[in-house]
Amino acid sequence: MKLYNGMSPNGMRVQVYLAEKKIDVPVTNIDVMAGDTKKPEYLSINSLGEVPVLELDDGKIITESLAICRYFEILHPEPSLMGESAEEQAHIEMWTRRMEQQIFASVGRIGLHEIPYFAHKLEQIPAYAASSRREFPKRLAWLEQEISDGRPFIAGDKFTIADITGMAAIMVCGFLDIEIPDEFKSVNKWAKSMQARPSWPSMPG
Ligand SMILES: N[C@@H](CCC(=O)N[C@@H](CS)C(=O)NCC(=O)O)C(=O)O
Repeated sequence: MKLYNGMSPNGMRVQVYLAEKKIDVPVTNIDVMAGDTKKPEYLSINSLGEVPVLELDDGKIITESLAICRYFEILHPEPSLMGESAEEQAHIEMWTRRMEQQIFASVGRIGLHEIPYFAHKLEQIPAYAASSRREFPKRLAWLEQEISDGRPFIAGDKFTIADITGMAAIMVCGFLDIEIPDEFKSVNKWAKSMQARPSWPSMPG
């Protein structure tokens, strides 16, 4: 088994997940910004030219960060990061999707339209990046009113994959110099507690 991974928000999701579960997987480092994902040998593994990718011992390929986490969750159910009962699994999935669509994708849009590297991926529209920057605090305001009930984690009392998706969003905020305004006290408290976890990756300086 081999994980193709590199410093990136979705790569981080799998990296943090494996660290939290204490699962050791050999990693082949991929330098996304240097264009490693666009090399023919990499495209033959993932036609989308993205990390992360898990290659199983029989050569089968699994792409998509959450699919890779799901694979390991079934093989290593403890500690559960995706829930146990039907209700708990659905609740965590709900929050993972909410974090992905409302927070991670919102900040990701800014990166996609601002970072020169992504020009190959889409038509970059600076005005859209600017309006997405203005819009982002509204998404944070939504999260603030949701988690201001004092719960320590996004989906409740336990750290889950929904927090990991949020961690990827915090990483992008750091990369793009986007600060979480002080007024969002619960979001700031949660974000700081995520950055303090041993699984939070050290970033290249
Ligand atoms: N939905 C995929 C998204 C993967 C993805 O967007 N990977 C980015 C890094 S966060 C990438 O490798 N981008 C390289 C490129 O687009 O050139 C997942 O969850 O794994």
